[in-house]
Amino acid sequence: MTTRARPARTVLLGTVALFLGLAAPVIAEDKPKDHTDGPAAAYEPSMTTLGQIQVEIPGRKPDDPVMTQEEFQKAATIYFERCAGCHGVLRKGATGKPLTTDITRENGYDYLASFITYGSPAGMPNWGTSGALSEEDVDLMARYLLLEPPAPPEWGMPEMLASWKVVVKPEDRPKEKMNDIDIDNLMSVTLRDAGQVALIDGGTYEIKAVIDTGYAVHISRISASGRYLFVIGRDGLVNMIDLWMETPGTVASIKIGIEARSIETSKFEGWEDKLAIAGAYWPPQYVIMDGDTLEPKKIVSTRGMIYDEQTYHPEPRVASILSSHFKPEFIVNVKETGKILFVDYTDLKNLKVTEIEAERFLHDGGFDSTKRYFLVAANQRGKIAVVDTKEDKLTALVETGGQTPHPGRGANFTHPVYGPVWATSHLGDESIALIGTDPEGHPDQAWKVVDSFFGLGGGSLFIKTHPNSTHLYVDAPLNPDAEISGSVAVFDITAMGGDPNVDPEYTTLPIAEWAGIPEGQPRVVQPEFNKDGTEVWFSVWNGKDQESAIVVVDDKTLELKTVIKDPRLVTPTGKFNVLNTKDDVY
Ligand code: DHE
Repeated sequence: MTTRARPARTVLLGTVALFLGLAAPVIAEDKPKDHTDGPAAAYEPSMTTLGQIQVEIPGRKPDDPVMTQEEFQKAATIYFERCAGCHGVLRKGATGKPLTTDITRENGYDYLASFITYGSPAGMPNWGTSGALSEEDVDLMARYLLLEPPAPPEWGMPEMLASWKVVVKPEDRPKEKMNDIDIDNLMSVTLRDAGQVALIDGGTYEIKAVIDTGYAVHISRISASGRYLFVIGRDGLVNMIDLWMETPGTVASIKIGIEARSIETSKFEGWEDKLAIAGAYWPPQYVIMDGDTLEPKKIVSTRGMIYDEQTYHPEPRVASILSSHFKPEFIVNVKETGKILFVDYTDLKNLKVTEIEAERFLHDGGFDSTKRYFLVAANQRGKIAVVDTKEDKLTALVETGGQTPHPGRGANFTHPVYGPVWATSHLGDESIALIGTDPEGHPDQAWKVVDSFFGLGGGSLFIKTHPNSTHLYVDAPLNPDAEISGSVAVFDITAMGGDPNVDPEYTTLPIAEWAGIPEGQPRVVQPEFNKDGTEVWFSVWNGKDQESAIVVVDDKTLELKTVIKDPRLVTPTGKFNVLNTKDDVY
């Protein structure tokens, strides 16, 4: 492994590491120096849909602090949107500490109000002094935490069936493609705050359709056939979109939970698209559906024991989900229990699940270049879990050496010295780690960090390359420095592996500047290649009421190719090329 002295850099985003509870706890009385609840705070899960649910004050006790129903509702909304991501929906704790009444009443109102106001170096944002919450809201939240938490509603088969719609029956759908779109080169673009996806032609850059999807829509995945787009909103709404229709549109939809983040279809030979699966944060569950109609078939709760402590967790959220190419199995990552589930979908009535103990706080990840191994970030433990989808076993747990690895699906390439590697960047610092992925040809490097070097800055979310490219692109959208969050670092893979004491050079692309957007502080997020790997698309993500854009760069020359602007492009974030997403090319 190549290691280099870490340059004296303002390790960026101490706030990120802090928000994610990576430092030692300090109690509020010490009132640490002020710190901003930087952009990374926005990156903690926000249960915005739960925040809209009507909740009642649970069984009031005589000495309960007085709070009107309106106050309680307002406090619950603030809690779900700003606090539940870290402290759990039921306040049992997740990446943040538990806030159950045995603890909050012990600490008392003054302690809670102070903690909410000043935050802590352990990652609690300073909601009061940063201005995120008014004094009245801080008072409200301190009183709210002295009451029992409301338990949001469950979402089971009756609710799912009531939400399920087959807009166009399979038998009534086109028997052949009815449009002239080069579907393999179509880009599904998340329009986050609009709750829509834009389908943009990768050849003409023309917006072919803008389709209503779920609230705060999150990601798209593609059927094995390449015909259907599956999109999930944070509100748990799944849209199945037929790309063969004259104008692509929704043919089926279903709400699989109240908060959700992941969606996939079955990809194993003979089972292609027979089933679809979606994972929810609340209720903590995954749902297996008919792949043609989204009819809900099987709901499985992920509530259970944390893998190492063996204590019960009431709301382990379903993070990323992948589809095995080696077995008829979905691979389901459960965040708070740290378990990876290999779900055999061949017999839903007698469901066989292989439960792998991995590491807590599983988040996002992707396959290695052979699509046999799955590498997923246990981001708040600074590790990458590697599982073998052929043997259904944990292959390794790799410490990346950085803070909060956040790979997206990661990036696979052949390193000049170390051979096949998979790369991740980090939210909490500017490091990029390369993990060897070739146990046959490079056994000494397999499942180890073979190199770690520095990019533009921390606050990175996504890293990408393509088999036809010699470049590795790394974003940093959550970096507080506008210049860094508006740029992208590009490494020349062929130049890697030189002097082990010198960091690989990178080129900085001023993407936000190229977009020519004068207002706001647009953040450049998620590189995504076109189908041939000749262009890289970047989202220039601005405020909801400000202009955003998509910037397209020529992968060979690293020059600006075009800027796509359109009033319909509201807060573009994730982009998913149909061919690369279908075939797990990254
Ligand atoms: Fe995501 C993937 C969860 C915030 C853009 N995001 C994922 C996955 C999970 C997840 C579990 C993996 C899905 C899979 O592969 O099946 N994301 C969360 C959160 O909990 C979090 C931190 C806060 C929240 O409340 O949702 C969060 N995500 C964001 C954003 O703020 C981003 C940057 C902008 C947006 O559109 O919301 C964002 N997440 C993405 C993207 C992917 C993603 C683009 C897919 C990456 C890929 O290449 O597959």
